[in-house]
Amino acid sequence: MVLDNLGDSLKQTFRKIAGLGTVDRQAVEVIVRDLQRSLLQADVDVSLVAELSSKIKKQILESKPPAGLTLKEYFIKTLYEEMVVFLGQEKGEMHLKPQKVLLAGLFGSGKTTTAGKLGRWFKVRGMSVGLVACDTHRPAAQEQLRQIGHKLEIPVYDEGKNPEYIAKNALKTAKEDILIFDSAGRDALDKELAKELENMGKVINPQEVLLVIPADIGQAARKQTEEFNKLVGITGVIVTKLDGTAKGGGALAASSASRSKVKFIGVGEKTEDLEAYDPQRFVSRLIGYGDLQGLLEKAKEVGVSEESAKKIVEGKFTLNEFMEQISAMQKMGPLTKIAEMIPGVSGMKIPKDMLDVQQEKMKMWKHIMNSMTPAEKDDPEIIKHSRILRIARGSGTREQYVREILKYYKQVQKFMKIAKGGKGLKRGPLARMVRQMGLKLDGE
Ligand SMILES: Nc1nc2c(ncn2[C@@H]2O[C@H](COP(=O)(O)OP(=O)(O)O)[C@@H](O)[C@H]2O)c(=O)[nH]1
Ligand SMILES: [Mg+2]
Repeated sequence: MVLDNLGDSLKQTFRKIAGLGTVDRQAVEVIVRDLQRSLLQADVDVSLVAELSSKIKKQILESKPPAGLTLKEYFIKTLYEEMVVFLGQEKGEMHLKPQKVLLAGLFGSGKTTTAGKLGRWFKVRGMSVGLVACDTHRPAAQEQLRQIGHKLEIPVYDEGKNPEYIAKNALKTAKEDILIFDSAGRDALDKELAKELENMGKVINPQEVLLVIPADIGQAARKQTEEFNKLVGITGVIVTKLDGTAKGGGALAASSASRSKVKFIGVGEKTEDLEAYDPQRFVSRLIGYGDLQGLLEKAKEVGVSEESAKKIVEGKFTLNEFMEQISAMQKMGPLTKIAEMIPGVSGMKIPKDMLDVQQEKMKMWKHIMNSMTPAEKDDPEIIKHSRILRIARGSGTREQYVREILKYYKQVQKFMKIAKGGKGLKRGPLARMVRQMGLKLDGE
């Protein structure tokens, strides 16, 4: 999952504030120290942490809460808002209009993978896309992009001997709305790479030059972003590999300190593992308040209706809809990733195998479901021993599988109930903050 460690400790910090008896200087010091520790562990630059700490302390201790807010609520709100500023302030927009996008970055940062992800991102939003394979530096690079394009059913342009010619040829022949140019990396931003990118920039004249940076370089992201910006000029950053590092917080804070907008984050190796970056929503998810908007967007991407997605979030599980919902969820990605977007659930640990049902099993379960009466599907509670026998026989399966499905259904339902009644989610200062952030709580 993305920024697990930082998320866990931030959640604790927010809970701690909610549990404070009084908000006095000492309490503020303690909380801010907690925050510092969490951020330093995420490889955030020391001076940035110090700056953030004094800003928060100053605001809480030297100003009065706005009307209608208690000091505690004000503390939570301030912390949340400052974290948002810290991690990028506002979202880096990517417009859905015809444009040329050039990806730049060092070896192994994730450019080629990201070219595919970005291509998919535009494609599922209704744009036609072409990929341009301008990495002639590494022998296998073009083939890598061709394979990615093939899988996504996106054309890949690769005619020509050097990056500039390939780009020129693509510009001549391609008819797609969006052209994404993959480029070669180097070990460091040396003269050769700078020259190559500069030349490509001249030939392509791209609307977007996006620097691809792997999150595992942590706070070093700042220097790298500033260097690329100075030498080749970038319009934004894509931070990749946020799924596999404890240093992601450092990388995000560093990129935002460089004043370049982070436009996307890479959260896995698959082509769908790319998210438009919105610090507000990101922080909300990090501290355990989910990201309903992100969830609904994801649902739309894979063709799940908003209505169906909402039912999932609300945990409205009759056995009747159960199968449908599970397959909808599966289309949207691993449950662990979805869960962190659901308010209330996002702060919880999820049983690891929950909802990771194999396709084979799903098929069998469907047979079993077909042997149930409507009444049974509406209210699985009534399915006791004799009914279990009948259903097993009717579906040509075994009792144990019927019991399995019932047990499983109960487990999920119970989980959703706990999640919905999540501690402090509906009442108290945290709930009020969630509302202020414009997020709706379950059942509202
Ligand atoms: N876990 C994870 N791996 C990624 C991500 N983005 C890229 N990778 C992996 O990083 C490696 C290098 O990626 P590649 O696109 O070839 O980098 P390039 O040299 O910059 O083109 C590959 O193994 C990718 O699968 C990401 O967001 N998460
Ligand atoms: Mg590459």
